[in-house]
Amino acid sequence: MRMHPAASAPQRITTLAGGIGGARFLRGLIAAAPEAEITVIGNTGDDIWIHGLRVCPDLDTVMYTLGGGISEERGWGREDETFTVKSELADYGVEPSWFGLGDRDIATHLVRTQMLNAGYPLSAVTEALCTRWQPGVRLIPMTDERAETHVVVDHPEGGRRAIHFQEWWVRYQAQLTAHAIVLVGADDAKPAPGVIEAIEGADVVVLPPSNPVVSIGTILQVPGIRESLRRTPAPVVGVSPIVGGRPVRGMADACLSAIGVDTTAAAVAAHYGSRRDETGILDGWLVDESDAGDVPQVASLGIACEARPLLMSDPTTTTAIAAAALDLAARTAAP
Ligand code: FO1
Repeated sequence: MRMHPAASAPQRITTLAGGIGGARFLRGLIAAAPEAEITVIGNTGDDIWIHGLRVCPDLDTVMYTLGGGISEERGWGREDETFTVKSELADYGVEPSWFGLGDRDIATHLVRTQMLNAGYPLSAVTEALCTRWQPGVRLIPMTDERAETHVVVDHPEGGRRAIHFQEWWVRYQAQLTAHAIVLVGADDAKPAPGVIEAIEGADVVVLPPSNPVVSIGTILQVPGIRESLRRTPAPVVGVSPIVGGRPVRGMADACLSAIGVDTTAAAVAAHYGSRRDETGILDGWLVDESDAGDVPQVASLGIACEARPLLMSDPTTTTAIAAAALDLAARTAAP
């Protein structure tokens, strides 16, 4: 049943986004709803102090991708990048050498670090950086407080140890078995200014196919955000990051197994939960055609579920996926 186009053309869309997959999806969302005001609540659990600079990978990936400055082949950092500073630091034997800062990217971290040191909250810093990049969305960090994802692993030097997410992800390529993934500082974190209003004032809330554990899952750990998603009058629709039983990119499977969730489209939907149950946040869930067998199981949870192609192979396809998510949202909201 096709809604009247105007009816399913939401004005205010809010999304919770992580890094590379989320940013690519957002390009399609903007194309699918060019008139809408889109607010992106960005994951900051990946953030890290490196060589005295504050690096915010997921915020920068969204800002660069939507602002036209992203390195397409890496999915992070700047295009036309050089790594002269990185190699100079290596020649000094400075650690960590496993996390590469590009020369252009360093300018972003210098501006951010300078503003943070001057006392500006991360949300104000992000707004200032976006003045240059004009991403076409309002980008808000999930919190202005420091809250970093750490991973409890069997450490190569023996014993179990918590290491920063970036060390697990970049240095060890998530090859060390993760026994727990912890957002250090979560209890003291508050939603950044505008986050709750963006969720509760939205016409639609969309969860992109970002990592359900270390991206969207991290945002949900900021006290108040999950409750706000359960309270909002807007329909909440997600796009499965698992296609054909495998993550499309990244290491979502290593993260899901760390929290005891199967790597299937249905298991992730169940993990987010239905808004009809005690803690869930979903009204709708899109799965790939290859996971159409999961639809009845998801529907049985009280989550409207549809199967369609979900591989973001090109901008037109990504726009169609985003439009399908908005369409499903309009139908779950309509009485
Ligand atoms: N990923 C890597 O695999 N190697 C790197 O050296 C690296 C550096 C880096 C610098 C800035 C930045 O914003 C991202 C960077 N990333 C790097 C990617 C980063 O680990 C991921 O983008 C996220 O943290 C996961 O979404």
